[in-house]
Amino acid sequence: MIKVWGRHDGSNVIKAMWCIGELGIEYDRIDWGGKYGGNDDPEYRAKNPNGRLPTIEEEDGWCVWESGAVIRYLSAKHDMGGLYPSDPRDRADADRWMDWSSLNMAGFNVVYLDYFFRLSAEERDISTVEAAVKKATPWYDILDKHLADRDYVCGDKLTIGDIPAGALTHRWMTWTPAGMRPSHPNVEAWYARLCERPAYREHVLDKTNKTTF
Ligand SMILES: N[C@@H](CCC(=O)N[C@@H](CS)C(=O)NCC(=O)O)C(=O)O
Repeated sequence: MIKVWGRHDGSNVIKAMWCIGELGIEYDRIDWGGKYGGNDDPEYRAKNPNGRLPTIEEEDGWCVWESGAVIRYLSAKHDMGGLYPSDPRDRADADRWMDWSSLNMAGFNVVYLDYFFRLSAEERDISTVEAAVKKATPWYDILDKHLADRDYVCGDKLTIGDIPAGALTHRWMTWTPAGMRPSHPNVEAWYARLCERPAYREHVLDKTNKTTF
């Protein structure tokens, strides 16, 4: 059974856990990082020199870190041709959306956490959130247009191309203050579709609770 090192509510851990849930593989997740600490533990650093989360450890001790690499490794190992497309062009399509969303959509999540939820009410400045929403909106405009004629990012079924964007979009939908989030009907329909998936419900919806940060 694989070991997953990482606290349940880290956005990058959530991505890996959603992938694991979709693949239906057994795992043993160890709460690590955040309030659990352990990031600088020498044994942990030997597994992941960054001290960050998640880290996946196979039974023979082999480890992989970086959530994107984790998702690609596990889906290639357990669902080649499904979650991980096997045709080179289909795979490139999934890869580009995966990288695109990790690079462009993570920004608002960092602002929501570090400049809002993790601060006391007196320290909070709503204008930082407004600026983050403004910055993220053009990316959601692109995703919305792309989803106009497909159920999932790469077509009619879920692939790794949906994972980072889908995990972050739950926070976009539920953490963006009321009235601040622009309307994106196709993104909203895709999010509703994701919310019907048991693995998304278990690892993204139920585990993204801002009160635990
Ligand atoms: N690019 C890395 C980022 C890893 C990362 O920064 N993870 C966060 C949690 S989402 C972390 O380790 N934070 C320190 C902590 O929680 O202790 C990845 O995608 O895996």
